[in-house]
Amino acid sequence: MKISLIQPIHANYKIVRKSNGGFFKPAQLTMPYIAACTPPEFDVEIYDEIAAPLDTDKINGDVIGITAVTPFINRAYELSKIFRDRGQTVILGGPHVSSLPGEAINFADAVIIGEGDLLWPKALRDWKNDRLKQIYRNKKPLPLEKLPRPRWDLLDPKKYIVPQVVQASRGCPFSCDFCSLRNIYPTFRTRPVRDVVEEVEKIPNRHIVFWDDNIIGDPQWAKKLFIELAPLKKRWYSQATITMAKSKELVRLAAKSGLGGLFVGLESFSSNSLKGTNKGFNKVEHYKKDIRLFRDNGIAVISGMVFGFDEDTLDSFEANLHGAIEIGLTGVSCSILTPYPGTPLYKRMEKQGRLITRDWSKYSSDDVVFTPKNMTPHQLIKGHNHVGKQFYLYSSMIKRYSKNHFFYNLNPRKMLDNAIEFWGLNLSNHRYFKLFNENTDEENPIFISSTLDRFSQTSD
Ligand code: B12
Ligand code: SF4
Repeated sequence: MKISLIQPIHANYKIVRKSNGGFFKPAQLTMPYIAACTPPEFDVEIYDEIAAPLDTDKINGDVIGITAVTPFINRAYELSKIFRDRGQTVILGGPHVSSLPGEAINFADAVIIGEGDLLWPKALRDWKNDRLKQIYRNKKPLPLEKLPRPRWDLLDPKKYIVPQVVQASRGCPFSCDFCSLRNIYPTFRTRPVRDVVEEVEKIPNRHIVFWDDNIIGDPQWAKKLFIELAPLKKRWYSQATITMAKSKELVRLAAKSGLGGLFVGLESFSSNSLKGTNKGFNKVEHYKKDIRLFRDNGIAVISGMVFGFDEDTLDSFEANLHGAIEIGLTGVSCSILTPYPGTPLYKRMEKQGRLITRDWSKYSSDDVVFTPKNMTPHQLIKGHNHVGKQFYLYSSMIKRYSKNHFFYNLNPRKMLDNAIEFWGLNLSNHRYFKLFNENTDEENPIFISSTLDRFSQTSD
């Protein structure tokens, strides 16, 4: 009995692949982890469409498991139809399915809601015994002791810049208005520190990504983790809230344990815009000193920047751009506010009749899928593009690089790491936004995806 696990791709990601030559392509954890949860009586294989095109004719599992975030779900449904028409059983899981199981079940034989660790083996055994149910759901949050090790042997390490990643905690103690996390992980939980460290120890590569949503969600646990990680001499990256900067000790321990770069969701430089996000812990007035603390410890900060909040106006684009350059961020990831299904934001937009489309492929954070308050959708897209392009201009790169205190400890290895990461990230994004803006039709209406499709066709 054979299982084929699939991570599908969205059209936008083909563009990213082309423009940055795969600079930021860490391995995805979901399917190696689900493979590890597969009972031993099944053979299992993984297809990652982000890394290589799929040949559906060759995918011959008796059961096909597919994961998808919202913008990839159309592709997941398309694949599901191909396999089901051939008589293969399809089980869907992941963030979109967990948010809208009632929709997903129309395209699959079964759906897994939330964490699949125990539900997946149960569903497979039910299938084997001819009693597969349509919906599988956990009764309570899972304990994270003794998780199986992801099956990295099923991915080709050459295809990824960081071939093995780790998840040390699940969920986040916060609950932001636009975040989908609660649909997957009902509570914040941490793994035993020793267990995480043993997993990291076995990873042969020096570079590690922790795919946690907020690695300092429990600061005391995080301190223990950083202390135990330090002797391994790894260089690692993760995501955290800016609340980490409240503790100098935490930042210092993180730096000592090898933290090279952190993705932090500052989202906006306007306190007013942040008002409706339930993200009161982001204090705009502290950003400058907080980022300085990270920089002084040799930690690069890449921030999420979101455009389209109800309080945003046309002036917000310049204000955010200026703020991001002034505090010397290493990178920004620009997104257009997107009401993902199941979030409080989605419910509000739906109630206010402001959703423009439910074509999930547009829910990529590059498109406008709702009616903004103080600008047109077209202005929102243009503003978002403008910030991306300006932030990654050479002049901005030089200004931001010069603000970085990467020479803080005169450690040549760390200095080189910082320089390679800074210029690699910035030059690939420079290229992306340049190509993207060149291919944007200013007369084009709402959806950026049309631009991307056009770009995709012309740049082959
Ligand atoms: C790492 C990460 C990324 C990475 C890599 C993505 C990847 N595919 O691995 C990058 C940075 C590229 C990324 C990009 C995006 N991401 Co992302 N990302 C994450 C993050 C932080 C961790 C994912 C992860 O590896 N988890 C660890 C694995 C083990 O957990 P898991 O995937 O949730 O799987 C468990 C269950 O969901 C379930 N399960 C999942 N799939 C399946 C399938 C089957 C068959 C079964 C049985 C079970 C099952 O079982 C697993 C074990 O319990 C999540 C948040 C989160 N914690 O999940 C956001 C998250 C998935 N991302 C999100 C979004 C929106 C995006 C983007 C669209 C954002 C953007 N602006 O571009 C893009 C999409 C592109 C992409 N490639 O996926 C949202 C998804 C929301 C939604 N409704 O779809 C999340 C939930 C973040 C959030 N806070 O809302 N992301
Ligand atoms: S801090 Fe980040 S991960 Fe946590 S709820 Fe907010 S957006 Fe989601």
